[in-house]
Amino acid sequence: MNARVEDLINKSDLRHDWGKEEVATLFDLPFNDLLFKAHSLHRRFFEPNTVQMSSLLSIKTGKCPEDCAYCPQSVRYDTELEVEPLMPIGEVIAAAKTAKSRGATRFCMGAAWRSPKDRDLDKIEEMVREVKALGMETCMTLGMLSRPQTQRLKTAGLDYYNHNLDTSPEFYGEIITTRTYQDRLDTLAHVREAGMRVCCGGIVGMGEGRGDRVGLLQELANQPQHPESVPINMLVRVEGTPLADSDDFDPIEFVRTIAVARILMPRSYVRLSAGREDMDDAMQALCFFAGANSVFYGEKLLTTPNPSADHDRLLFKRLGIKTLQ
Ligand code: SAM
Ligand code: DTB
Ligand code: SF4
Repeated sequence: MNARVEDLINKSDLRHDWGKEEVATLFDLPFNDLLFKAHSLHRRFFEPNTVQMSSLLSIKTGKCPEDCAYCPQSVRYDTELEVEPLMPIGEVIAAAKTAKSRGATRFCMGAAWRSPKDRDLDKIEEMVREVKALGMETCMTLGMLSRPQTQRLKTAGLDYYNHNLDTSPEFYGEIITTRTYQDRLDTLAHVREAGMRVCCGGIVGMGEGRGDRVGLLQELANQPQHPESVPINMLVRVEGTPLADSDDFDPIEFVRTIAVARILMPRSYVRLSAGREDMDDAMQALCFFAGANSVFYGEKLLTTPNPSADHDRLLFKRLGIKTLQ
């Protein structure tokens, strides 16, 4: 590996000024060099055989006014989804208890909203308080938030807010037209100002180019603070959405994306997120070597299937991976 690349990686801790070419240089490395560097850095900041597990629950499903081309929950696409209004609190708590008993440490609740109404937030605050009382970390993803809304969630005790950039600023307009990249950055800034931790990542496999994956990771790493949690999703192709017929995504390129995320954001949890149903165990093992150290755990993501808890437990056993308690 040449001296310049060595230098890039050695100085990568908590940089926020990554240039496109620097990130592209990392992506271009021979695969073994990239994985070796990402893994070495991973060991510097994390216990290398430990994975954090979050469980997801869709607390309000479908009929979303936004037009995100990947999403089965948009009202604009005919996806045969079962639409559900905001879930009663008792059902949310029951699901959180099950997730906890199976070993998840964080409970992530998602709502198909453009942004929450203030009256919805009364119920959301109660969910946060009650899930926290179970001894779990809490995460919500509810769409765009105003400053006062983030304050309310922080006061209720919310630990993480998930809001993804999804892709590069350049490719973004091909995927979503109903809100801007800047809208997303504004919500992220409000979440930070309120003092919550940020979960922010993106999706690959939507027909974007390498340059867009470079652009996404560059944007994430150049935020004023790195997101504490970085979900890297591989598109789940859902019948009826505009992206349903997207090509298979190259597994090697996916592992490269994880490795570059690890190098750019060395202290963040990088989550191997949606798309694991389309990955074999060997590909997932490579992702863990490349620096992924978090997964969504349990049979369902928000609306689509995820590997079974039994399958994951067996995979972790085969890999000698412990789960974060
Ligand atoms: N409505 C809120 C929003 O978009 O901010 C919260 C829920 S939304 C479903 C959360 C994230 O899930 C999206 O930003 C996107 O990154 C991811 N997602 C949705 N559909 C997906 C799919 N088919 N494949 C991969 N990731 C997906
Ligand atoms: C994230 O980055 N991925 C999760 C979570 N944050 C909310 C959602 C994945 C959704 C996959 C499609 C579905 O199940 O509806
Ligand atoms: Fe709505 Fe979120 Fe789906 Fe976009 S990703 S359509 S905002 S639920």
